[in-house]
Amino acid sequence: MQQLEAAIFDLDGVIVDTAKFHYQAWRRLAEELGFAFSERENEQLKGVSRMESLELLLRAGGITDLTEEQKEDLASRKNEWYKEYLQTLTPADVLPGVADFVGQLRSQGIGTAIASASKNAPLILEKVNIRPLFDAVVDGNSVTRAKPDPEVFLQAARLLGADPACCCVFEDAAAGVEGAVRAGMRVVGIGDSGLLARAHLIVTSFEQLEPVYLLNHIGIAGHAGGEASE
Ligand code: B16
Ligand code: MG
Repeated sequence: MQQLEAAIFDLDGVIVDTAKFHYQAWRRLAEELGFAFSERENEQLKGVSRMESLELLLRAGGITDLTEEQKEDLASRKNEWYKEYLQTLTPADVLPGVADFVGQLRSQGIGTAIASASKNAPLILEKVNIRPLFDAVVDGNSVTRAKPDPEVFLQAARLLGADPACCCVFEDAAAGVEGAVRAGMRVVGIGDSGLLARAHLIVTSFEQLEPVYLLNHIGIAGHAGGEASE
């Protein structure tokens, strides 16, 4: 059996609940454009790039006649609101169980990385003061192809010197789960099982997860080798 070498974490919706701020900002933009945008429709925007998110939002509102310049302008307005909401973040916003879980993996010699589609990842990591828990960060500033492309996960594995087949990804979005599967990695979905069906294991929170449980449920062995025992 392969051994777990690295754990790669999505940021928005996995480490910190910034997904709600993205939704608030997109909903505000939709209201300004004259249509309502539901939380259900917003699910599709999770994990995908800012411009792709805008395209999905405009499609939901039936808006088809904008120039590239107008779209850039709308996306940057949304981003200004989003960054305004991010100012309220503090270390207390790190989701329950995350810091303990990541710390336990590190103490077992497992490499850790962030793999996020967000160009705001550096700001978010600084606001919640969690950067020291990760050996590497790959985000929307360093990738050329957005999730579900596997690029962000493969870059993270490369930085950690890990074989993709020995990496486990933690993701809250269908696009991210798909990207991690395409990268040849094991995937733990965080959240709604209906939306993350391709993940190898689904949990609702890191409070439910311990390294031993993880190893026993994703078909990968512990760093020291052998089967984990619960
Ligand atoms: P930004 P993740 C993703 O982050 C979000 O889930 C997605 O909703 C957002 O559109 C994307 O980042 C880009 O974010 O506008 O801040 O560059 O989940 O991959 O950490
Ligand atoms: Mg996410």
